[in-house]
Amino acid sequence: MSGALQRDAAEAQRAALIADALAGLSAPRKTLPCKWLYDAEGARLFEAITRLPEYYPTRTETRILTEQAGAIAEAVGPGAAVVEFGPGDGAKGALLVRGLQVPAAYVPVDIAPEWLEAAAARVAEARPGLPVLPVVADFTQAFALPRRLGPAPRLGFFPGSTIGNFEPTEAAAFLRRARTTLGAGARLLLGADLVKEAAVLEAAYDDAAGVTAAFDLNLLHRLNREAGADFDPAGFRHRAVWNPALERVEMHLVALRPQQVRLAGRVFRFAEGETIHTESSHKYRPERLRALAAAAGWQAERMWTDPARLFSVWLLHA
Ligand code: AVI
Repeated sequence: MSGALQRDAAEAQRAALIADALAGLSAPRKTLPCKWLYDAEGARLFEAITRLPEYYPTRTETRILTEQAGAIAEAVGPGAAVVEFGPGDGAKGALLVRGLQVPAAYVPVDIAPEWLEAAAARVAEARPGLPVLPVVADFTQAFALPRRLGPAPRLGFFPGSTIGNFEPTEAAAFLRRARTTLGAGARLLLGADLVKEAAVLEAAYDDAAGVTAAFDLNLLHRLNREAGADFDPAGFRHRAVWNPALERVEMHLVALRPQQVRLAGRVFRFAEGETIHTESSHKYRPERLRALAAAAGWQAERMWTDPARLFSVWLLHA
């Protein structure tokens, strides 16, 4: 991207952050969309979270993908074009394509070109000679696959239980759109975290070393840096709570004292104990995931899990 285009993209992003912050902080229950957790510092902290002892999802899913690589390859068959939604550093994409029988191509899709480069390089190294065709797009919206893919059968890949960060209606909309994007006869390999005891879930989202707390509080630093807000991050603390009715872990920033914050010419008041809801991480019982997929036009073909049934990896077909 040229310097001018980069500046335009950064300005558009800043305007969107301010618009979301104004809307979210004006709501009766204050909230901010979790996508804003991931600036460069947030991405670095999230990477550190994935290595924490309490945060089981990444290592459990990686273990399932590793141990079931043969079964996954057999179920998918040869010649699949892998389309990964939000590939991160490409580690899981590399693991998947290494195990598949002669994949046709790897298509990482992300709004951030710098992530795509890292993922593309990692997968190219894992499977030399495999065509890698990155697509810069917001995968929560409709986008087109590269024409060069030709008629190869599509295998969508959406690991990490990122589906859990969507509200259930958004998750269904994502699955429906993915079905349209991938086309007739497609498959989708989907990672979904399972419901389990509250203590395990709450520890995973509020670790002893305080990395998740720093990840959550970084949102206030980001609003100060990019939106000109004047949050005192020391006036808030991180809280993770299991909501059993909605089967989700919620992250909140709790005001430690009454305070007011300025942002874009507006003043927002906080009572002591009032929270900003910064993320939901929905956990799916297998029957609920199956129903969600079916409502979006996908049938469950296989489900793999780990011996402790912490996490699930699904192969769906359109
Ligand atoms: C990216 N996503 C799947 C993570 C999750 O588990 O919901 C984000 C996260 N938030 C706190 N810890 C991890």
